[in-house]
Amino acid sequence: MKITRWLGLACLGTLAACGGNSTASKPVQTIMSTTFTSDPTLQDSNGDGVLDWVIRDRESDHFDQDAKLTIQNGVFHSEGGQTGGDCLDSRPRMDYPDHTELVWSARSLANNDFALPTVGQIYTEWGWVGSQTWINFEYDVPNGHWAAVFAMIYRRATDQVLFVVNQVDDAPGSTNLIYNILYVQAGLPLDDFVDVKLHLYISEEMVGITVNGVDQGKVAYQRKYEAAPKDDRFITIFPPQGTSEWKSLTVQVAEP
Ligand SMILES: [Ca+2]
Ligand SMILES: [Ca+2]
Repeated sequence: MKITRWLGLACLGTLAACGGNSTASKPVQTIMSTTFTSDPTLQDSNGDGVLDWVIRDRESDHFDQDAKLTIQNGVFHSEGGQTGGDCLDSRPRMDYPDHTELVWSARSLANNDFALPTVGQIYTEWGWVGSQTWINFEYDVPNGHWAAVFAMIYRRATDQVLFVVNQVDDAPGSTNLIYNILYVQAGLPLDDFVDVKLHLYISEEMVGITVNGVDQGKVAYQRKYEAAPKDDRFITIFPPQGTSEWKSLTVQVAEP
């Protein structure tokens, strides 16, 4: 009895540790964990011998060679301007397992106006503004068939907006790509970093969304076909337009 009471008191002080002990939950597997306090193209956070990020199409370059990519005040500052930033792609290419979680913290500092999307809205053109964090998964490389889900965070006059998008084909048998809005959340604090988690429920073809620690439920995604096979099994972050910052990004696998 004494021991039980002592444990109970201990739990008040260390809720996280207590939860782990009492529910016997397995710790997550961390695939990669980037803190953007230094050039991420020079980081090997998981010690696999592969640098964790590359600048697209310039894989031997680093931030020193790229005017749009800087570390400012301990975060990754990316200038997209009016025509688009430089993509950072994660390495190595890999198949993300079921229950992979993409966890990141980002904000938009500036962008052009963008009308609030609505869930189910279809966009036929590429026209996003703000901070884009994208993952390709459930991949069939030879057949050019996979899932592409991304989140945008953009800035309005008095808030930030987060929305989640699924890039899909416009019809069965087509490889014309369109964009289906899966989730929208306005009213996020204007200047704060937004903490986002996407949980891939691959066996259910669903994505779970958590924003600033609040579980927002699951939404269904579809896989797309592309006209030619290519191996884009990675995560991409960049501002398609405007100025964005990322504080951290972790790829982990949660228990089922
Ligand atoms: Ca690595
Ligand atoms: Ca630079």
